[in-house]
Amino acid sequence: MTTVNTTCPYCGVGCGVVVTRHDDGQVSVSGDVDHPSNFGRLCSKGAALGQTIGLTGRLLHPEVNGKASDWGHAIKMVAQGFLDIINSDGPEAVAFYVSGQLLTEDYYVANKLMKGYIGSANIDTNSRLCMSSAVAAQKRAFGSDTVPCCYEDLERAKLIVLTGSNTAWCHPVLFQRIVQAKKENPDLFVVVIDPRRTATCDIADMHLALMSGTDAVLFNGLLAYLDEVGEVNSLFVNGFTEGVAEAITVARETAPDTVYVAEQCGLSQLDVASFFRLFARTERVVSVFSQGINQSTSGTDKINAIINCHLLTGRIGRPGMGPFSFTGQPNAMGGREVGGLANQLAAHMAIENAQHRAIVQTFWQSPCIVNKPGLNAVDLFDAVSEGRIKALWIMGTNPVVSMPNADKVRQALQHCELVVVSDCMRYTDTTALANVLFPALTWGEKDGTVTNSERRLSRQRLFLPTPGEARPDWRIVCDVAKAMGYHQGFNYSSAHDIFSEHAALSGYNNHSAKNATEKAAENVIRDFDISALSSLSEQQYAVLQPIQWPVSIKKNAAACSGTSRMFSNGRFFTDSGKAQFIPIKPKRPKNSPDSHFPLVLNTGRIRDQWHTMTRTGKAARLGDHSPEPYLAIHPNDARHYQVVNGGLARVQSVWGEVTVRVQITDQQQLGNVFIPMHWNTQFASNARVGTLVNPEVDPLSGQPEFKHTPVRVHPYHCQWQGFILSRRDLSVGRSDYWVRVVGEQFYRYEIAGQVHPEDWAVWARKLLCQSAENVNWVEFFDAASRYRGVRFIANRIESCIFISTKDELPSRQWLANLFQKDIVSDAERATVISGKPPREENDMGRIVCACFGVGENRIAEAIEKHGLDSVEAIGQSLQAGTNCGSCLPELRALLSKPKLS
Ligand SMILES: Nc1nc2c(c(=O)[nH]1)N[C@H]1C(S)=C(S)[C@@H](COP(=O)(O)OP(=O)(O)OC[C@H]3O[C@@H](n4cnc5c(=O)[nH]c(N)nc54)[C@H](O)[C@@H]3O)O[C@H]1N2
Ligand SMILES: Nc1nc2c(c(=O)[nH]1)N[C@H]1C(S)=C(S)[C@@H](COP(=O)(O)OP(=O)(O)OC[C@H]3O[C@@H](n4cnc5c(=O)[nH]c(N)nc54)[C@H](O)[C@@H]3O)O[C@H]1N2
Ligand code: SF4
Ligand SMILES: [Mo]
Repeated sequence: MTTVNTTCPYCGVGCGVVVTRHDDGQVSVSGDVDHPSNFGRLCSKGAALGQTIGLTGRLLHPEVNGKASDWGHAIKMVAQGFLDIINSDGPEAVAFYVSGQLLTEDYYVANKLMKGYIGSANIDTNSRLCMSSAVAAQKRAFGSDTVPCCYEDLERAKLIVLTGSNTAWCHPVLFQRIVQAKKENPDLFVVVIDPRRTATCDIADMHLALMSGTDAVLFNGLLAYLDEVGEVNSLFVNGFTEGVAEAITVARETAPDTVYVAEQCGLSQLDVASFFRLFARTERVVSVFSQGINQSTSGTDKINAIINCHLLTGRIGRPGMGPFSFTGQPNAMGGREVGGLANQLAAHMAIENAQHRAIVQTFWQSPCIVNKPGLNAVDLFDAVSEGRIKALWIMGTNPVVSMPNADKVRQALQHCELVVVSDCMRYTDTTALANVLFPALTWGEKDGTVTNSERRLSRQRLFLPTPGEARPDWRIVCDVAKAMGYHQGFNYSSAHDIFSEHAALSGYNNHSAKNATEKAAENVIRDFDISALSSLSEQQYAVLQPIQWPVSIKKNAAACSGTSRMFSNGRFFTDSGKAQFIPIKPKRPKNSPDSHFPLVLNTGRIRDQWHTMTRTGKAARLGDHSPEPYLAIHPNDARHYQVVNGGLARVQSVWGEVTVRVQITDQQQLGNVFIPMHWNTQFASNARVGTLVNPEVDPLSGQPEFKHTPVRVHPYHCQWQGFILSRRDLSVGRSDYWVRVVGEQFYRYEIAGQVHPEDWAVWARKLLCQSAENVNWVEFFDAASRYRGVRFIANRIESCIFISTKDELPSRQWLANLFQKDIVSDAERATVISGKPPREENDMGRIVCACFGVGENRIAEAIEKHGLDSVEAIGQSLQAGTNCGSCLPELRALLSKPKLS
């Protein structure tokens, strides 16, 4: 048995995880009680990590043009391919598209190769889709991409404003910390600003369901109000900021009073006024923002509108206050630190700054250094599509699913001369289009560092053996670099080697001369400095404890110390050293609904899936909470567009189309619909929502507008619907609509079709009984409405199919339970064939608690039967909600549902 402390590979909370590998190969996972980001907590995804590390579906060997290859050949192909294109078309004709899920060391070498050796800045990252507006806004206001706050500020605040953040589902452990803080301090007030009523609203004392895209008006209104009521910190404003007068003038012009603001934002004047008053009179305010703000054509402006309010009140750099960008990916911050965006240099230096270019080039001793920004993600794929970029290397991201206008991205890759993909999975929408596939190691198999939302570096450590021929990403990049002839810059033998160099660069020419020996945070010229860590030995790196940058080491001090809060001294990284107010003129989203596309599509995340599902899709325990891609729509819109709850809908935009299940809910605003971002073509027939999303970007940050695409909705009429459960993974492509869900011991397919097959029996057998041996196939056919077939092998159920032309399919849960049994009794067989569960077996319902597999109906029943009145009581009775706590908002929602009797 071995135990390793590492960091969760999912969201930017960056939770510490303790992994125990047992002698039988089983892996168990728990929260690291000593990790300062989570203190032992985990969410449903973190708690299920053990279920996602199996080798099913992994890419374990290099491939060239669809055929198995060896490393030597594949590396040579890529190096030569890139060199040929660079020689004929110049360095601008090649590009890398990388990811906030790479480790810092991987990211560092990719960026170095592109910007210092190939000589192009065409390396961009999925962080463009995620954090680039936060980067741009922070640089405008602070002169650097610095997150001022730390998690402890959430506990020390008196007011937390969560804007465009579904914290309960997307940063669940921070949500839990807020819940706990609220328990300990009942005066802590939480405001949620989101057009939808999300699970996060469970703890909201006030929910401002503003109209999509109107946040800048709200925060401009707030700025004008703060000024008007005299809630101005003059000492701070005069001493440490510039530009206040113009920002206030523009705010007054564009958001003069609460009546105007309320009208523009679709809120009540009372709510707006109460929010403004609350903000004004509460000194300790943390304003959290995430994708509801960032992913917008004016995301950068919206963030500056928020920051302005903190500057005016001087609420920054002190405990319990500040504007706080929650980062999405585990290493979105690390990627920014190494300069992974096309408009950055390494170590938070700027491409446009000649001095910075000289620093980086001298430090690298590289043949060149780029002097102008490369293409941002959307422009980069456009350039691929137009043939201006001829070779593209994609690492650790799945753009055919996650980019806006995703069909265009797919076409671009289809026509690109050389597409290289490094991934840990064999079959993704992006790997399908690769000329060369590099098998990458993934979480648990590789070593390195990540940085979370509060600037905290943590180690990811390996605890699994290397599977197949997979290699760490940094090594693949270095091997290609060396094969391109760049031996000098890429001779690393470990992640530790690379980390040391990266850390040293961050401190290179970065301390005021008089304090050059003292690497203190107060003395740094550039915000990002971890040079105190550059001399860690391999052993010290191995045991490195989580630490927040900038990292200091004072003269004669024995240990390094991190920095929890930035700007405490009122010094910013702008030329003048002062923070900048930015005057904001609120803009409307670029594409507005019209008579053809009358609804606004908002897209985002669900509780238990991670992005394009390549990993979380493998865990049975994560699939049941939201098994199918869905369209959330207001009841009146549903009526108007004639879609029914549980039916199917076709959703179209100018750019594409998807088919998804309808979920009618008053949590949606009228005119606003929501579809999750996760489904890909391995899990659903037609639900890549990126095909719908408009590719318009913020002109300042290049971040796309994922939250606002005009769409229309039609019912998708089908003649029949059904489902299959099968021990084998099937190819169900022959039904018009299908969704695949990985279950415990089986695969589940929800299917539907627009025409009946000629003969159900033939159709079903072809699908389920590939080999004739040992088949015990029992079927039942009711010509009027339904068909069902069950296949047994020996005493076990092998597969079953249920089809209906009406809306009357049996419970999947009841049948799923039979797949857990090695012997199915005669009585059970009879019930399967009759299509009805035995009376005592009632449907547990949709899974709410993923950790203990407890369903909605069971919880509702227990509430009713035992008169349960608190989540604690539910926990005692059913265990639900007692592990990771991700389902607590839903348990509370079930408790507050009106009782039947
Ligand atoms: N379960 C899960 N957690 C994740 C991830 C995941 O895939 N799954 N991904 C991680 C990543 S990379 C990221 S970036 C984060 C994202 O974390 P979040 O930003 O919290 O997640 P989203 O669901 O994208 O969007 C947040 C909210 O913005 C709201 N919104 C839409 N339009 C507007 C608007 O005009 N104004 C305001 N105020 N709000 C609006 C949406 O309704 C949504 O509830 O999550 C991280 N955590
Ligand atoms: N509609 C819509 N689209 C969105 C968003 C939205 O809100 N709405 N949000 C956007 C945001 S914020 C983000 S961050 C992106 C995320 O979108 P993506 O980055 O495309 O999503 P992932 O599924 O995380 O892709 C990671 C890929 O890396 C692979 N992988 C895992 N580990 C490793 C490794 O160690 N090495 C390598 N080489 N590969 C590995 C995985 O198998 C997977 O294929 O989506 C964006 N797209
Ligand atoms: S909140 Fe959940 S997904 Fe995010 S790092 Fe922690 S355990 Fe992982
Ligand atoms: Mo993200």
